[in-house]
Amino acid sequence: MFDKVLIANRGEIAVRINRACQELGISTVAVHSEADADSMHVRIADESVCIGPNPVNKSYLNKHSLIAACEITGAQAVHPGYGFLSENASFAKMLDDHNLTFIGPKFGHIEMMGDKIQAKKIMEQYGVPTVPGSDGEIVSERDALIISHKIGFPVLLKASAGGGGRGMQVVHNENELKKALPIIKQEALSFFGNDAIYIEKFIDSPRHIEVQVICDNHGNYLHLHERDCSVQRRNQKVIEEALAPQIDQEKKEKLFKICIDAMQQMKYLGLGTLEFLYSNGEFYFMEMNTRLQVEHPITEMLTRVDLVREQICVASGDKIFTNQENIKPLGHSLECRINAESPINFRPSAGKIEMYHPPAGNGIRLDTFIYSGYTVPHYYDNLLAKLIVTGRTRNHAIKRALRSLNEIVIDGIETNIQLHKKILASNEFKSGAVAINWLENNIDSL
Ligand code: MV4
Repeated sequence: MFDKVLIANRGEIAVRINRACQELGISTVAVHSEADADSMHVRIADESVCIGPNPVNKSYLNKHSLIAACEITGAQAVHPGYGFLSENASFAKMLDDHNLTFIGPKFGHIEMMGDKIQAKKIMEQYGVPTVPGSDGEIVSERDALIISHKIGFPVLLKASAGGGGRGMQVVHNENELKKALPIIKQEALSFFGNDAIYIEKFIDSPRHIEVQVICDNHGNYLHLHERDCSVQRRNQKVIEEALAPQIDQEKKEKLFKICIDAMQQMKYLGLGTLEFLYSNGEFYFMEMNTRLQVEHPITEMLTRVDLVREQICVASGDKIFTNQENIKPLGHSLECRINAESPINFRPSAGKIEMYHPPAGNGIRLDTFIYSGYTVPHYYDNLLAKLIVTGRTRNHAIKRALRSLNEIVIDGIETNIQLHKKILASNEFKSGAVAINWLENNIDSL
């Protein structure tokens, strides 16, 4: 096991990772920008290093500063958290070249899954169900038209280097396709430096279901069931839950087996999430995330497995402490992402938190980094806190979440707490199984 780990992140996830490290007896190094000198993750770490000015490309994305910080402090491994450098294969490779451990998968796997065309091809080979579409990259307009007519409009143009909803466009007919193709190619090139495009049948009003896996290098390939992340707005998840309501358990188990088989065939290591669209009783693979995810705590609450602890253990070469038979989901868990944002126009809001009081009690977890008197900087993402609740049933979890949202106090800045209350109290959400477009279509009438 490592003696010292550098946490290359900020906010609630840096706090979360710091906790797992200290519980493992690992001493921690926080890194921070100038604006983050007073941030919680700096205060609770054993040591800290200022890695640069406020813009992320000068600080949290600065690979050379991070490696220098490892050398100065003697950290042996880097935990990237989510976002920032967490899926940056060249950073993982750089650490390897400096004899430092990247707490994540092998860089070859990060690279492979970052290329969405390649990821889809590989998963197809391993027997994972995918959306009907082009066989890899679209190389001509003629090609695109033939495939679109074969699978039927509407189709979705996707950038191979995109992901998370960036670099996509729905087209409904031949004319739209001809117009959109060069535009989306140009956008892909300027956003991602790669103009490869592929085509898929557009799946209308699906749900977003993802499967959590963890693998070690002792032959253990385990799944930790699924999460339903369908409640989202503009590709930002708002509420996640586990397990996914109203999906046949047999169908889920079949999918888990396919996911695990795929991980075994590719000799994957570490935490991973396979994202699926779910529509008319079928699962379709979209992407694989090769990082710890924001919503990992709902899986932790449900299974009582500390995912970050296990992630660090498997990265250091240890075995996963448990086996598949002993991973048993219990009850139901929900996460509400509490953002600093205007309830009117949803724009991020920064400023001083005059007063903060957390909710507590049975079945409640609050992952956050805020405190009374903390000033939220405008440079970084606007996630303030994650309220995670577990209950015996889905209904119970919803009641607990509502109760907690009534207890929490965050004064001085705007938040989306009221939005969460409205969602949780709505009949559609309570009845379960809403689609990915539900929130956007209903947000004004909630
Ligand atoms: C799709 C789709 C419909 N049909 N692919 C969005 C993020 C990226 N992972 C892929 N995404 C989608 N791919 C086909 N063939 C709809 C989406 C999508 C979406 C998926 C999950 C959660 C939220 C979403 C919001 C908009 C679009």
